[in-house]
Amino acid sequence: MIIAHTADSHVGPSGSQLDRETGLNARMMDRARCLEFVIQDSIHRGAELILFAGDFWAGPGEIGLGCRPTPTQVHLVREALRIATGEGLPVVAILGNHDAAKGSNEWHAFELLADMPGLRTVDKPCLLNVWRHHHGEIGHDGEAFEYGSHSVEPLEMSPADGADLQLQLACLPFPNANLLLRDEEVRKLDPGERNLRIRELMMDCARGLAAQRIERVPCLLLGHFAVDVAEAGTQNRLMMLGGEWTLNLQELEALGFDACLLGHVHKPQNLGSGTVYSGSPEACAFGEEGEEKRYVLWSELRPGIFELESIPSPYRKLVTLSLSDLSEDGASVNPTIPVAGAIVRLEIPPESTLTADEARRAIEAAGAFEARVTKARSETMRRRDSDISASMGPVEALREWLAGKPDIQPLTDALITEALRVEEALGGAV
Ligand SMILES: [Mn+2]
Repeated sequence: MIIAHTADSHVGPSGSQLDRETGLNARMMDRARCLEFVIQDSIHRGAELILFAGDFWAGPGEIGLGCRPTPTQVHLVREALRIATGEGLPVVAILGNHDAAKGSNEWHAFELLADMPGLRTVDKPCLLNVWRHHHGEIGHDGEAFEYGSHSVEPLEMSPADGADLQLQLACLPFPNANLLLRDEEVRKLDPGERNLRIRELMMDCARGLAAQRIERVPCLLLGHFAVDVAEAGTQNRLMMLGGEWTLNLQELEALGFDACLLGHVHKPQNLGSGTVYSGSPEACAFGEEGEEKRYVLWSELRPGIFELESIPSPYRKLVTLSLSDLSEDGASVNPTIPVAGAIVRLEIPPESTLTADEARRAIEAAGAFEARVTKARSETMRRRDSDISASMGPVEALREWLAGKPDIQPLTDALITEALRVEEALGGAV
């Protein structure tokens, strides 16, 4: 069996460039096209099942605000998924933190996909059965399977006649902390204790799923969370600051799943034995500059034994230049730097006579898709306001803001702890 594994498409706008073909936000279209590519390309390579490990929508600028995909964002994701479901290929998608509603009593964005045949969305821990069925077979609903060779059903459904149980999927979507914790825990625990408590509860769920598996049937864990040894990259700095709970790699692998296919961390990486972040197929922020974006194709050699292949996605390159990458007169970019088609940023030091317009012209002449040029102000000017941007998480932004307030800066850690407590009391999972 061949399985495609992807996550974190984050189909949503950022920046102000427009896509030349559709007139929509260019970065949103870049992300939608990478998601489409993953689905299209994996079908060409023989994928029989597509697993999406969370976060269809939003972007890092929206951390803490909950999920609000616009009708356009929903349409783009549905169109990409339809490439697979239209051919009868099953897709399983688990809820990521960006797809989730903020409150535990609100509906989440997966409601907007619920009517798609062939797509199974998962918003709470569960075990799914993947059946291989034979030509002309009749499904539980009495309909013949017209195309496709696999179907995905919840554990409690009885075996389809003549079908073989091929695989089990243990799904561990991003939890709603307010559902997971009791009220007094939400209120009383400090952020560190709270994170440990969530780790314990998530591991209980994972152990419960492992206990339900049918022996000798391969079982993969599909999850959306951070593992404690994962390299986060700048995009996920928030969790490294202690703002978010993680699971422990050894504890996870001790559960005995044949592999863990994960989402949430955008940097592609293979950890331990068979614990893999596919990474995002397109970047969400400059913090992901230089990461080789991809999706992962899992080919089963024999039951439970998989061979992995990283398939590069057609992501847009992000390039940070320094002044020395421009010619002496500032009129051209060093031709050895691949800026064609890229989003390029440059901060001109205050002592340079080069203007932002001149630098922008040079970068555009080298074929860049977008030039983001700023001129640094002198140090005394800079101190007055800080470099807070929409792409920062709340902890990072607060830290940056406090850096410019010498009188209260010594209280930084205490203030951040308090801010996280307030955020939690307001009912938000970061
Ligand atoms: Mn996530």
